[in-house]
Amino acid sequence: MRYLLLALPLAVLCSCAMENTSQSSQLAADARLWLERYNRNYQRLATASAEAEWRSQTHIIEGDETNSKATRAANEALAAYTGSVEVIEAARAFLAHRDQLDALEVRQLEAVLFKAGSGPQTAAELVKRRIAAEAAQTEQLYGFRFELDGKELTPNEIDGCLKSERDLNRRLRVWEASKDVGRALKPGLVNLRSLRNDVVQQLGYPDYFSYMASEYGMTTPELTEKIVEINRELRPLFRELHTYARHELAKQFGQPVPDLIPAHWLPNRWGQDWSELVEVQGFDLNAAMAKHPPEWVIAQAERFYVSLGFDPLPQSFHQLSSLYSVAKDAGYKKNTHASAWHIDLDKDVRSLMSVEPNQEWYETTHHELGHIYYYMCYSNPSVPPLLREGANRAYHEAMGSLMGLAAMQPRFVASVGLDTGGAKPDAMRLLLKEAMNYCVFIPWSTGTMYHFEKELYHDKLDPSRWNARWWELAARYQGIAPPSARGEEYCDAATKTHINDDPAGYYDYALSFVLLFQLHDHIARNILHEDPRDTNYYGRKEVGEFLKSIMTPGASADWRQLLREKTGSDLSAKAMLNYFAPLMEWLKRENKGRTCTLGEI
Ligand code: X8Z
Ligand code: ZN
Repeated sequence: MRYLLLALPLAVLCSCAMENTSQSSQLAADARLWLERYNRNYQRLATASAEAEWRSQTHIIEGDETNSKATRAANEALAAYTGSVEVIEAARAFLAHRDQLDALEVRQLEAVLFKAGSGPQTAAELVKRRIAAEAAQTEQLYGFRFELDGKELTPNEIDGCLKSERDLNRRLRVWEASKDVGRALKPGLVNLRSLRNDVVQQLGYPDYFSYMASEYGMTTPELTEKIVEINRELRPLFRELHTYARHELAKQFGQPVPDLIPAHWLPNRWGQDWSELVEVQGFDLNAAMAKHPPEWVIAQAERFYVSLGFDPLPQSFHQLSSLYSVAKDAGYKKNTHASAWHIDLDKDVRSLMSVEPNQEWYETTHHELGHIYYYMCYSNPSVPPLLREGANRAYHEAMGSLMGLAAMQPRFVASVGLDTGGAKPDAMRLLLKEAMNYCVFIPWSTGTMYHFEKELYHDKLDPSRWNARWWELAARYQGIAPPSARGEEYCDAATKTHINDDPAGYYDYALSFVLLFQLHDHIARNILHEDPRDTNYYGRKEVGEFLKSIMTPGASADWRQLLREKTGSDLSAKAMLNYFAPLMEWLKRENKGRTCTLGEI
């Protein structure tokens, strides 16, 4: 208590006499000073944590604990500060007088409390256990050696096989190999589910899922309603896509048409992106990419951003990033899932990727640079380090995905000199290919992933049901089935990296896709005056100005208000549905006489 009193500013203690204006301006001054100090400490400790995490995730050496020890220590130090009783009490005390503070201060104090939620020192031991369990899980996940017939397979090799292999038996074996990691991760995930829930309960959040939802200003039921609504809106289109894909795949593999698509028939480990099923004559981006080295893919994405008026990436980005795969015999492994890092919450921005010259990495590179340019935009003196984040998490995901969509449209592709085979691609085939990516992603993200993570954390799903439930959800929402029965010794959900290291927030991507179509629609119609399905953003500085105006305020803006201001609408799947409307008609004709095996939701 003494410690607490000493730490609290004077004006907060004298709140009884708060009518007095000089006291209220004293409170505002105290809050300002306190926040300045918090921002300084937070930036310093978050930088040390990110540096250590970076080292841990780019150099995973089996049996070597040096990196993981340093990471645990840095993360404990960060939590010891952000979750300290002093910080929680002071933020609450200031917020009790929020009417005397300005909006930016209130927003920062709310962010302080949110960050405290993941490391409250009232349960310091629990927090330490969570930090240690997370470090161990990440190491297991990315240190895992995938094998086929005793030979190592990299995730890029697995993905390559699922995209192009025609032999069903080999596909099956590679798919099964890709799921092996889940078994190893299950015990850690059982432990982490409890630790994550227990930690956030300290500050009154019901569970970890609700904690994450609260960052959007929503409760779990409110979020569920929005997510289910998006899934429902896309359902008629997805049912047509599913019917079409069942028939195409059966033809391709010379098999009877299945009701549920066997998971190993699909060109993605989780069935989240089916775009590789569709070939577009005269528009082969994979072939076009293959003519270039991987460095070209990154340089091209950077050129696109620069053409819109963004700065070139800083030298340090190129020097410090880890952009290409590590050789199998390098003696260490790295995180193989793409990510972007804001190391010092200022100018030190880096990306971790395993870029290869193909369509998927071309898109992913644009996605990651979207995060990087977002970091660069809001690292300015008007945005305190605490608010150097997206307007919400979905905005952060949307920017680069939007650029990825724009960078795959034919006039753009032609204008940057990519040689895709010459002929003008068929517009409907192209739309079909895009739908197999953007629309197919919705039942995966708002269905399988959303409900699994919600049930895991919020509904405390028993571990004896995890794998059965995972496949029930995949059947209902995505219309896919495992190639053979998968008992509870497997944990197929845990093969998805986010389930382990980015928990209870996968719906960010679903919301980001909805948002990106709203932004794209606005840019195409109102800035470029072009058809949204046929744009060329390249070199259009007005587009860059628009995007910068969204990214520069970071989390100091209210995300709902920002969307209304920038596009004139609330979050809605309408723009996405409009984009694909012509395809719906086409699919109905193609599917005439076929039975749809997917129910309503
Ligand atoms: O994880 C990612 C990014 C990193 S933030 C590459 N994405 C999701 C995924 O791969 O599952 C991008 C879209 C969906
Ligand atoms: Zn991302």
